[in-house]
Amino acid sequence: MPFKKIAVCIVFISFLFNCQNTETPNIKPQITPIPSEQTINKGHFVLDNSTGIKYTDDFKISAEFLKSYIENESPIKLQDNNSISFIKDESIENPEGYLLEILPKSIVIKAKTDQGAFYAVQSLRQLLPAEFENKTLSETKALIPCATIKDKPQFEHRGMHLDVSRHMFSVEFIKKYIDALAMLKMNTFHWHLTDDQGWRIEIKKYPKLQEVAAYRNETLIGHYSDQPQQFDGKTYGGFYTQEEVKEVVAYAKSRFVTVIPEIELPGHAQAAIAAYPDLGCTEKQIDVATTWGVFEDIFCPKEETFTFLESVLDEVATLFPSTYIHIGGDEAPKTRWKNCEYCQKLIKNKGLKNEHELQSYFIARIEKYLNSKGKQIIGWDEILEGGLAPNATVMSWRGIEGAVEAAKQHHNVIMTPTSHCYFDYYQSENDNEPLAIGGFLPLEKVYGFNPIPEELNDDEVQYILGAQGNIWTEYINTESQLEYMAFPRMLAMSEVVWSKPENKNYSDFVKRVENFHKRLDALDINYANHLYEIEG
Ligand code: TNX
Repeated sequence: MPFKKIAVCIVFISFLFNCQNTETPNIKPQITPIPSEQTINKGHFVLDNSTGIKYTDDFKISAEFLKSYIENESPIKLQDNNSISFIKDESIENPEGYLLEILPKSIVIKAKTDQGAFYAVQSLRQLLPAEFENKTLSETKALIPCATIKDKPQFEHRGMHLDVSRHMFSVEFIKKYIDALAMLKMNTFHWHLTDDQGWRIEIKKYPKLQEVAAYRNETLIGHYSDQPQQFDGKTYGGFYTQEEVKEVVAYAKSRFVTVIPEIELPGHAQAAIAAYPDLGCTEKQIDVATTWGVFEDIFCPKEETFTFLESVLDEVATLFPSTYIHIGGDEAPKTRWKNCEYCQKLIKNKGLKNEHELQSYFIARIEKYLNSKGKQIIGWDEILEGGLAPNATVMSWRGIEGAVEAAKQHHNVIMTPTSHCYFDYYQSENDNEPLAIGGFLPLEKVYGFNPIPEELNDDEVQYILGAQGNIWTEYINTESQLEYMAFPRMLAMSEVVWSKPENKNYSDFVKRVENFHKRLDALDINYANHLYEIEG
């Protein structure tokens, strides 16, 4: 071939190569929760063996997360250069906000904090092929579409709750759950550690909590407290040791997730009373509950009970760096207090009107104790009933009335109404849904939740800290069933708490959920993959 022709060919081939290099790859941005602003530009960044990550100590957690995500989960080996850089930008107001710029030759992550950068990394992660989640990428190369993403959360409390009393889940599984929260830019894990059917946290001062309160005679799924059952000879239970608790807290911290422990009082305390009968008003020996429901044996407001609870909370406060400790406060029948001489005297001596005010006295006393240790309390909305403790945050679950009342009283509020946030409810009307506690909460309803009650004025709105999904586990006894109940509803909740309402669109979300299936598959997370379509 003559030289001229060869040269033309080379120019043409290199033109083709360049073209390919500037074309947008066939990857649509699929980030969930949807970012505040995202523009997809022409071209792509090639992540391969020539890529490097540059960062200062300000971004240690987020940058190292990205580094190990790439190096541990794919065959790509990173170099020492700054093609991906982390830059501190004080002008980004929201500490959880970030700017992610993907250019053909570089990726720039700007944030004010490591946490903000961590969320940029989670967005970047979702732009990478799902094969990164389970080490199945065969090439040493991945294309990332060029984009500019400017993002920040709508709410500061973005959470998921998990009940480990009714059924217990392994430490390994709890970490997997926390991983999922972090991937979806959620920042709070509400760990429901105690209830009538089992006390699940080691308290060194009270060994019977481990020996007695942590175990129950086998409960058969589906049995409510008005349906007595026969003990079939087996026991069920367990507890997290303090070492395990520390491990979970540290793991969560490395993903910017705060763990809020819940120690239920004065109700849902039958397991503790079974271990130490003096904590109850009758002082009679009772068993750890073996059916579901609401039980009459609750903590008796005696001095010995306060000594017990304060010692328990001392250990809890040391284990959890979170400012908040959830103290329950829900579903505490007053039958025992009505029939207890000591309680009635206390009501009289303290000038209280009734047992509801006695519960408020109980909670305010616990609050004062925890405040003195630098902690704040959260309680379920029943804590409003006899008057709110002065600094309490209300978790509104029985609808939104509690939220409205608390915000009007200038108390902080976390939204978790059963109508939109209870992932233990059925998610479809299919006959083959696994047995659930009842209720009906399809994906679209979760997605449509607005955490701001209409009844609040501009000033009161600031008390709504955010929202969370709750997973009670009476009817959930395996990890895969728990995941089935959690996904994809957790994706919807992440968008409720993170994304701007004007960016939300259910049919677009459903497409992103369907695209997310392969990531969930790769992460070995079970999910419900049906009936997402919009009705009507
Ligand atoms: C009510 S929500 C409860 C829990 C149950 C749940 C079942 C709340 C504060 N209390 O004890 O597990 O309903 O959905």
